[in-house]
Amino acid sequence: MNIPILHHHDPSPFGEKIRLALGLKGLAWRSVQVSMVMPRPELGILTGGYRKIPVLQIGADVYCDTRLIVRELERRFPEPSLFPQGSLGLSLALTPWSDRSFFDPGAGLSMGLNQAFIPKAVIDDRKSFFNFMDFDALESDIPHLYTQFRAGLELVELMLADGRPFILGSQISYADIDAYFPVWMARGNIGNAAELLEPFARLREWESRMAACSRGERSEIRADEALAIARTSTPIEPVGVDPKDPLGFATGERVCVTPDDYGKIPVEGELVTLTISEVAVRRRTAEVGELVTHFPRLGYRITRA
Ligand SMILES: N[C@@H](CCC(=O)N[C@@H](CS)C(=O)NCC(=O)O)C(=O)O
Repeated sequence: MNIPILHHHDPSPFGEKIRLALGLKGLAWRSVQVSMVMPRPELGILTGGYRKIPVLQIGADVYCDTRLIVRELERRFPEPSLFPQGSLGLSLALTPWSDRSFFDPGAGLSMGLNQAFIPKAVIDDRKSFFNFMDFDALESDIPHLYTQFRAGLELVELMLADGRPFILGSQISYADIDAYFPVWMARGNIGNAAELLEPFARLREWESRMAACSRGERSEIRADEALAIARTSTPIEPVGVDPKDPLGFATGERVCVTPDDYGKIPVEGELVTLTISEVAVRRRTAEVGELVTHFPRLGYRITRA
């Protein structure tokens, strides 16, 4: 029942982060492939409306957002660490760079260059979702997006400039996963990726090391099987609500938790955990009973329901 279940789809770059994290920890895990577009009814039951992927389920606990998922994996399965030599803070501080300034132009290129081949349903879905992308300007913006993405590639090359095998030195860490996932996306989605990556020799050597990493021991299950596991599980004991939290909420208050960037769908529930780094709400569902849905604090707004 404590086996991690990842709700994702294979082309998802943020999903690749967690597949790599599971692999780095040498874990066996279950994979539920979700549809590329909404609706995703089974996942909606688990999350309460949060619409991004990946989502990690462990029993009746549901972890949203890679920033929290990796911390929870580390807490439950500490060895081998994703954050060796005290690198937790540094690795997580790198995510706003890799998730936004590095990833976004790559995602823009991937959409802009492939618009003709992407199913209309996916384009329409992403138009309403990726509020940071101007779909009408995507094609004319391609040269600019190349400049932005290359500048990100150069930063990775510079991180590796002294010949170190990994971003933080001799050991692989979550910082490598952060820096790698936009490169992985580029290889899969940008037709001239080879040409784009050509000037960055150290990056390409490191990329081969990352590509060769394990993605763990994976087996596929269906969404209804994941729901059945949630139904027969009990959420873990919540951490509790910090009485000194600046928002001043009390345990049991009904709150909404909403991403502050895109996919801003509120998840409503009864507050059970509020710490500096995590918020969790208990939700009672007709389909699977009681669930606890967890989010990171960074990047999420909590309001009274
Ligand atoms: N901050 C989120 C971002 C996740 C994200 O943007 N995921 C993309 C996929 S890689 C997504 O959900 N895209 C729309 C979709 O697949 O429905 C995280 O770190 O998990």
